[in-house]
Amino acid sequence: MILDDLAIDQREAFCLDLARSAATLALDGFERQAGQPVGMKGPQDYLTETDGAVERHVRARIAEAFPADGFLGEETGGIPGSTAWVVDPIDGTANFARAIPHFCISIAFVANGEVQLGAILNPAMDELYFARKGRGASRNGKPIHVSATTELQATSFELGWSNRVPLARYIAALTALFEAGSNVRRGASGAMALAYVADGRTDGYAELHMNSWDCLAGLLLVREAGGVTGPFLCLGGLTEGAAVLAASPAVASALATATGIPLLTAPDTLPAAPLTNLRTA
Ligand code: LIP
Repeated sequence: MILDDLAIDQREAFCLDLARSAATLALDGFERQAGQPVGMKGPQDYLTETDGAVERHVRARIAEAFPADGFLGEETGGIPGSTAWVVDPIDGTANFARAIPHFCISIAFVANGEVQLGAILNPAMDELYFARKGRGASRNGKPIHVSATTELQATSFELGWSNRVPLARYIAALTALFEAGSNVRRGASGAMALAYVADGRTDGYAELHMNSWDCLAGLLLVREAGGVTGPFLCLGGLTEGAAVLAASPAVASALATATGIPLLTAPDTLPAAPLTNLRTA
């Protein structure tokens, strides 16, 4: 089903309101949960009650407003189909669980084969990043742009980590970046990291495997802010995840070389085959 501009306009207005209502829940949970026990989904994979509460809120509001749209969330999974909302209710859960105010809600809307809308909101900082395909990116309504850094000795990259990829590959990429003269950080929220690339706060972000709910909003933000990304949707990333790269143009190839993640050379679109099976978190 192809959506026209009016249909995407309706979802844009809804998405911005949805991000803010979810952020209110998340901030309340953040302030209440300090010192509360935190569950574990697996090694270094935290689950807080707020993750579930925020995702249930988001999913219910989408089902009421756009019942025909698909949904894919980190905590409850879903069958996205070709028109879908892709949501991480709390990205940066490891930070959230330790009362570190570096976490966000990430909401992406996929339609017409591409990411059309992306919203990333850090409630603790009250910073709402938003992008619409072809219409730019903003923070709290003000236009943003990737950095103008050209010299590797002046770069600050972020390299995400997860235990879904052999540690040796992460260490090799980290070593290559430091040896190239870059500074390398890890903030444990991939969505926030991508938003910071779009905002020029970081020169690039890479992670050797990310799930779609962590990165789709941020990848759109970076492209709409003048940045370069790697392929994701076209590799089947919506349901299987894939490696992620996003950077300001002058340093993108250096990040690609250090990490082995290729740069996108065409629009990042969903594969033609229908999406049926789905791996949940
Ligand atoms: C996080 C991702 C990040 C990854 C972390 C973690 P979560 O997601 O955003 O890219 O490096 O290990 O998976 O679990 O906080 O929603």
